Amino acid sequence: MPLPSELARNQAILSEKEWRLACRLCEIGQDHLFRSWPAPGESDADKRRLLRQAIALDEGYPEGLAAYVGNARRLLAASRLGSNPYEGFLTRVPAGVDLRSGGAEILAAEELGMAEAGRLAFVLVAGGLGERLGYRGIKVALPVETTTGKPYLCYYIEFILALERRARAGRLPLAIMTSEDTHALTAHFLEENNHFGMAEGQITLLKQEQVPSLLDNQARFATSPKDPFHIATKPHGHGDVHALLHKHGLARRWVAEGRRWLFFFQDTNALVFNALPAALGVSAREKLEVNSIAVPRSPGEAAGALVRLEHPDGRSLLINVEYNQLDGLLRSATGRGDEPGGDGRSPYPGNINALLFALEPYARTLDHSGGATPEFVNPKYADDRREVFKSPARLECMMQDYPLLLGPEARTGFTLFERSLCFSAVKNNFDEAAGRARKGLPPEGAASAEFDFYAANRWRLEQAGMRFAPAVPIPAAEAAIPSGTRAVLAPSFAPSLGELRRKVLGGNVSTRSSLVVEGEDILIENLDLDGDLEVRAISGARAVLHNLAIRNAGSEIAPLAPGETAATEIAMRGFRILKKASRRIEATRPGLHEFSA
Ligand code: UGB
Repeated sequence: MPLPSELARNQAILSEKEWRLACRLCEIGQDHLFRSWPAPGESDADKRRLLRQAIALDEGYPEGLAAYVGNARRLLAASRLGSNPYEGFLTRVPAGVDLRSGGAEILAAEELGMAEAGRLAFVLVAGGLGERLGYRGIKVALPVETTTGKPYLCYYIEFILALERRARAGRLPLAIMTSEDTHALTAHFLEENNHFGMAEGQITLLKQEQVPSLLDNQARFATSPKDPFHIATKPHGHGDVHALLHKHGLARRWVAEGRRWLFFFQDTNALVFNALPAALGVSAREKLEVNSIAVPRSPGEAAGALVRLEHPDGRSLLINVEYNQLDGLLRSATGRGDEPGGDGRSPYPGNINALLFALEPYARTLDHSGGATPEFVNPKYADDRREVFKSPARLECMMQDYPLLLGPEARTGFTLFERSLCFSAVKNNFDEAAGRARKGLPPEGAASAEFDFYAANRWRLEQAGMRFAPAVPIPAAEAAIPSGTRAVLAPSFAPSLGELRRKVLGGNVSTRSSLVVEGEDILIENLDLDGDLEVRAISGARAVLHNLAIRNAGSEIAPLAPGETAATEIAMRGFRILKKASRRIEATRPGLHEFSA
């Protein structure tokens, strides 16, 4: 195809590399990018800026932009025809390990898991911007709860460090996938907080690249509405994490260091670490290559479902089916869509993208596949012929599609936990979360995540015999979320349920109370609490609390008045905590500190 004259006449202002890429872009149907270029001498810097961006995009996508356009055309053609990627497969409710009964079974699995904890490596995917949340900062900087205000990233790192101290097997590494949107902010946040206690080099940031937005079924690139010299781009999805771990040699390095397990988790789900030790025990016991931490799922909720797909030719696959595809797939395979089973829940477990992989087979899979999980495209069509898009589309990939890279011999499975123990993420703004709560769906807002965090800690403390007065609804927070004692257990105190049961013995706590415990060597016996209490012990100090009865004015949860201004972190919750009085018990010097009635 001849080059557009508008490009040809500008050859002299371009470097050799820019010119070559411009010609290649024309060969792959992107000549429209140059059609409005003015004569040389006008906007020359902008023309070169566009080509420099295109070079970066070309280098950022495996096998370059020509491959991206080829993949996009193929996937767009299939999407236009409404093809089902799992045509011919039958769907089955998958079998996995069910730890919902709680206590004893979790404890047994945890014991195995804690023995393996020293061989873990961690990967946090944090490239998403939280558009549905309407938050402009990075989500990992949001507070998990507003009693202490500790940010998600701090909580995650403290948990890893707590496991590290129990395992005594050296540093446990953490990789964080960032994106153009989150990279600089994440790096800065870590630096200004001294990496929350992690050592130099213990954290690796892996930045994912964006991909061009697509205007139509020919996969023509969109430009930014305000800047014709800038190709509009969008994130390529969390699936990039596997290719990045391969490209940076991390998976191989961790195998060489003798590590055995790799845990992937998301940006705003602090509860997931409650399930990790037991899930790790299940992985070890069942020799699972892939173990998804799963929860019961409500029909229609925006969470993928784990489905076993079976083909008459013998192929069988345990895979996540994303929420926007599930209803159609089930309907064509079974005649029934994403509907409730006998107990009102979806019969298919919900995926929470907390994935535990055996590291050695993972590294081998990356060696032969490069780690590229299959892409998909999800255009919103504006016409019946499926030719016009409402807004530009792009190719995406998902990290939970990793099992598609495995052979039939791979052992894949899942461990099912009560949702209240291990999953409550922050995805929606206040109004959206309230609307979801009214429909009986998990709100997934900042307030629900905060109250769910307290509730999960209460459940854990109950396993140690502590009793809590019942939770009461708070009217303003996302449609009457029940609030009980605000229990905040720092990871340093007890990263496993088994350890918690050795450190807490009985006790009685009122609904309006808050209990914050931070530090490794603390024993709390028969606490009687009505008010706020903070217990802290530095490393090397042992704090023992016997039969303490504590009464104080505590705090009040104050709903925001309509129109009241508040910091974004508070506004997205719809309430603030007004602290009136609190008792602090602190062991700040090494040695034994006893506190009794
Ligand atoms: N993320 C990235 O790091 N890069 C990206 O390009 C995109 C995201 P969302 P999503 O938890 O209930 C997932 O947007 O994709 C990170 C599962 O696919 O919060 O809608 C991002 O920072 C779905 O099956 O979630 O849905 C965040 O940490 C279901 O389980 C993470 O990826 C759902 O999560 C997830 O991104 C869920």
